[in-house]
Amino acid sequence: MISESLLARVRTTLKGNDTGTFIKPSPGQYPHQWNWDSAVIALGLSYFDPARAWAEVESLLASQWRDGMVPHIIYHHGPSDYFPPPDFWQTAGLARAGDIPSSAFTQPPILATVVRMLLERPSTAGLIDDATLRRHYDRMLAWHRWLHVTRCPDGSGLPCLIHPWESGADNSPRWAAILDGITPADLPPYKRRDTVHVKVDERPRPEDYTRFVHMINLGRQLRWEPKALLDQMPFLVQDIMYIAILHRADEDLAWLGARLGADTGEIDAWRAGTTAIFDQRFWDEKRGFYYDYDARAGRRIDMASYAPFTTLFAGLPSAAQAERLVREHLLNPAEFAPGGALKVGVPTIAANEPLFGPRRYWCGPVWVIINWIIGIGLRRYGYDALADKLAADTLALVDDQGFHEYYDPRDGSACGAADFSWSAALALELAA
Ligand code: 2M8
Repeated sequence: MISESLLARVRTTLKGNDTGTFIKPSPGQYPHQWNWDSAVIALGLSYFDPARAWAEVESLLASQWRDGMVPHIIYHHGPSDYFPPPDFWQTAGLARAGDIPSSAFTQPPILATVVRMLLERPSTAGLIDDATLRRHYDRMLAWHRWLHVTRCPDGSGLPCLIHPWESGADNSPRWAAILDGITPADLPPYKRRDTVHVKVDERPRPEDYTRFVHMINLGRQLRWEPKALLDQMPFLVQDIMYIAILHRADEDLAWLGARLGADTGEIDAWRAGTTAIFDQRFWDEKRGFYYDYDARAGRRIDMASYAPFTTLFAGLPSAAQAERLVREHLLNPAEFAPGGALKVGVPTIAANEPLFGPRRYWCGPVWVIINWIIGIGLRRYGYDALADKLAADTLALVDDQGFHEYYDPRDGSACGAADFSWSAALALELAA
């Protein structure tokens, strides 16, 4: 149940981050619109400003590129003190780019799932007409097609990410082995800004940040041409969480298509394709766990992370696989469960991984968005008591520490940026 006091605190945080056009992720650190942040922020808005929830969807989709991609950062109001600024991407004059300055790659496509959720709740359902919905549907369909086709080098329908920022989990140790093999060269001049607002040891290491910039520079040199990126970027990854979110979003997009009377055969084929290949590509029967895939090297990435639990959100594992994910890993105090070194879950990297970094960004901390996604997945498989416990523990964290970007799983202390929009918005989802 949502208390008046929680609602008031969320409203204050989101209003404080409201730019008028969109809600930014946090006051200082992230002054622009981010793709998957914006989508889940719309869910929070539905509790006190439902029209604004749809406006958030509209402003995100307005950034769509002509080739279908929906970019990861959108600079509606021009540059700020955030690095990289809009010009750094060098997208001006690109025929395939959109009308609003943006980054040149994308992020987890959770938007169609959010749109379905908005349509299924009374506060927001009646506030959108079919013509607008059809426009949103066509845009999301084009985005998903871009992912399944343009971003897929092997015909499997599984998209590849070409930069760690696309995963949303920028410096995850899942990418460490690949990043370690990249030697930055000929870097353009730049000044890192993220460590102005957040402690250095809670942000990506300097050597990784340099590689992020190096890969943006490579993309610029390739004029962001999709085939050239697939052929030449040193980072080419099939990310389990990304694909799980897309698979679930395909399901929700097909639901929307059916409601609008559209032919959803293309989406159904993507879903069938992903289901057919998912285990073969990512499942390790011996360890009862999924592993991401380095498509450039042609091998799995040996790193135990939160990502396998997000497959539950998409309904990808069988009941037996789900049981192994939960029993052998999620509830294992040596890895992901409170009890041993951990006080709160779910850490973004298993506690017994050598690269576990409990305060460093995506190297171990607990994230509200991840717990929310895992909780929905647990319910999908009937683990309601576990989902309830995860929601209650996550709410206790935000109650105690405030709406932070992430939390140290050893003691629940706050890390990263404060007054963080999606932690606030999703606290309402967890409470509801
Ligand atoms: C983080 O990513 C940006 C780059 O996109 C950054 O570190 O500057 C990630 O946590 C990402 O998942 C998130 O969408 C973004 C804004 O909250 O911040």
